Amino acid sequence: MANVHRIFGSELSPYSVKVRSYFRYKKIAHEWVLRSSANQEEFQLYAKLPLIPLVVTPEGQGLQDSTPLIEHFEKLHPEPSIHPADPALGFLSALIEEYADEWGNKPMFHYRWFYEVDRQSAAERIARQMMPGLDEASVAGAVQTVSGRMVPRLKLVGSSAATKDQIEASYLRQLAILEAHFESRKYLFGARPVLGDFGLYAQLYECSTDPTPGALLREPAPRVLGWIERMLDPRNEGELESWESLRPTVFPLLRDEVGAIFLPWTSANARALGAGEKEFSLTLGDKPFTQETQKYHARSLAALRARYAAVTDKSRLDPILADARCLEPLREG
Ligand SMILES: N[C@@H](CCC(=O)N[C@@H](CS)C(=O)NCC(=O)O)C(=O)O
Repeated sequence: MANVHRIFGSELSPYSVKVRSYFRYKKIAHEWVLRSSANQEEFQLYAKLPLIPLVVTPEGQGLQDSTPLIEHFEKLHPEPSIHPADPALGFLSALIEEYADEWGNKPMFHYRWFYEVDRQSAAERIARQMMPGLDEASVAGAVQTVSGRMVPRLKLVGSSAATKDQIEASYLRQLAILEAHFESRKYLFGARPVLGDFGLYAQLYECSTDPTPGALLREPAPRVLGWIERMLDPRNEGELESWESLRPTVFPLLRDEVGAIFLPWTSANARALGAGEKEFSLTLGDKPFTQETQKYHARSLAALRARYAAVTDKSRLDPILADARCLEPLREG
């Protein structure tokens, strides 16, 4: 199996299916290895952090963290590029990816672990994957173990009875915007996927496999479901569109989700972290949203701001960002 990359991942891990779709799109030879107790030693040999996905290259290098990982392979396999040639669209694609990875993960994680029916469904799938050959008598105990590990993490993503309405409203708004968007196109920016597609589809794919968010998606958002299915094995089906043609349905996503929710939230996290605070709070919609500060979000926000700063021609980008109230948070820091 010379030249074959190994992706250690899980069907229940959004960042894993995101990277797998990228490898499929680029036709990079790879083997999908379900992370389980059976490959614990091998995983530990290459992983710096106990996180999936982990890509092991044919040379034996271990790579983690989906965004830098995809950028690494994009340099080695530049065609077809996942970065639009138009610098404004190039940045907007990266902004949507960051929104999906850091905020879009909240609805996904919230629905999966907040409601009993979803907990049971996900915990059972995880238990069966992590412990291959588990006998039926042991399934219930394993489900309890997985739930016992995951449910307390709701607090880390800020999901609680007090914030559930804000998180669920964000999910439904996102679906409504995307359903209109996919009326006339195959991928986010046209006839082939961009970086933003990989991040955004991955969180929504996970939602589609869970009982509660899956039901909320299937009925009212069949076109979103069609895009999710396409993104499992994406193809280059033609050209990207211009901002003018994308604007009617991409701008609402930028304004109502990225500018109104995601950037205020991630900026507040970064500020609180800088001030050494353990928790932060901001008003989202008409209610407070409180959560523990997280280092990872602040690091990826810094990378996004650096990406914004590196855009040499901002003449078309800045007015779009300003209209969507995304500009100030990207210039901060
Ligand atoms: N920023 C990372 C996030 C990776 C991540 O959080 N992976 C989760 C699964 S989706 C994980 O491995 N969690 C460890 C655990 O559940 O024990 C990436 O983009 O790859």
